[in-house]
Amino acid sequence: MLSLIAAFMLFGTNMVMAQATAEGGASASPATAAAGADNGLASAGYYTLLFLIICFIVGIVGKILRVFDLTQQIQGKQPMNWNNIMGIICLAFLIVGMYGAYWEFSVQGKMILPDAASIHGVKIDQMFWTTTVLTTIVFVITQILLFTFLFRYRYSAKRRGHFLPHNNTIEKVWTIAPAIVLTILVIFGFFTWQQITNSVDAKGEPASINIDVTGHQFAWELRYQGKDGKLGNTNYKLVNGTNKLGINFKDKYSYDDLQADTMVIPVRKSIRLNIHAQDVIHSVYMPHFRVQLNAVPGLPTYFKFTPTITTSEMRTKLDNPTFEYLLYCNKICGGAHYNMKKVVRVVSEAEYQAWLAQQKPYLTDKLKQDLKFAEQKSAVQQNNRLALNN
Ligand SMILES: [Cu+2]
Repeated sequence: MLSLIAAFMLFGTNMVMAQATAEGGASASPATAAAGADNGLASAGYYTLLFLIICFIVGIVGKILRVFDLTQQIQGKQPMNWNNIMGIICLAFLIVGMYGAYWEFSVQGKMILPDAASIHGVKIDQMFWTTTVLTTIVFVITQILLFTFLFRYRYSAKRRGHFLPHNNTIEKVWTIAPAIVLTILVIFGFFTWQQITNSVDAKGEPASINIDVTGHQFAWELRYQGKDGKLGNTNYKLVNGTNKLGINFKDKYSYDDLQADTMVIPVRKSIRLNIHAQDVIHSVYMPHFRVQLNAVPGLPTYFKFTPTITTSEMRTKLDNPTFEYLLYCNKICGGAHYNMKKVVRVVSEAEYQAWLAQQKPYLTDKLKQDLKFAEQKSAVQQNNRLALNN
């Protein structure tokens, strides 16, 4: 029964995922998304019903076999050997289950992400594959042992079972061996993560480009540094209709900060994403670069990475002329969470500079008016003069 539930959960998930992918590819309008959700629920109900029907059929077959068995006994013939039947079912389950696992790898394995497009991403992939290979080997060995033992040592009146109440050696082996392997994996992961996140600016490796990524329900806002190469301060208390990021325009570094719709970044330059959230927890997720970090309100975080493959190179590599890198939100942050998607384009340095020159500053005329910017600016200058005098 439990195996059946597992199998149906798997098929159900596949169906829902396939629908979601088709939806995403076809259109991203809210209406189609709602229709997609309905289809998902409908198929869940369908699979539940199918599951119940199969349970019912299995029950009926069991009853028929029982009647057959009793008739055999009444006629004085050999009763059915349920131990043999169960043993054979176990072997069949092993073969079908192993094929199922192979099918998952071969069919859904193709949906895996392409090569990592960032320097640290390669290390993350190495870790992923090490863990996958190790666990697959252990999985295959343990499943074969489990089901062949069930078959090989099924009950037989001709055989005496060997009773093994306790064996310290076996206990030690199956406790220490996995503990060593897991410790190695965890330590390996710990040092890799430390390497990725320790590339801090304070250690003399400042990022070439600073980008503020701010999540709110339901979009990402991007802020690029202007000519001064620095991003101005922000303060959530300054957020309003015109100043949606709460940029502190008293900070002179903020005057030339730029806003952008697409995240365009130059290849082989280190990028520092300063991650903010304005309402709930969001998550900056750029799967092709193996970048993911939560965006937490009130707790700015950052992630540094270096893209290594341009969008056009990736298009050639994947033989997909419409391929785009994407920035997603990876927290189910509300009703229109699926809308939090931005195109990320990795280009050459020259293309990047050309694109940057066309981006508009955050400090629009409207904002200058709203903030009575001229007065503030002169106030700042006056303060500077005072400071100088002092
Ligand atoms: Cu979100």
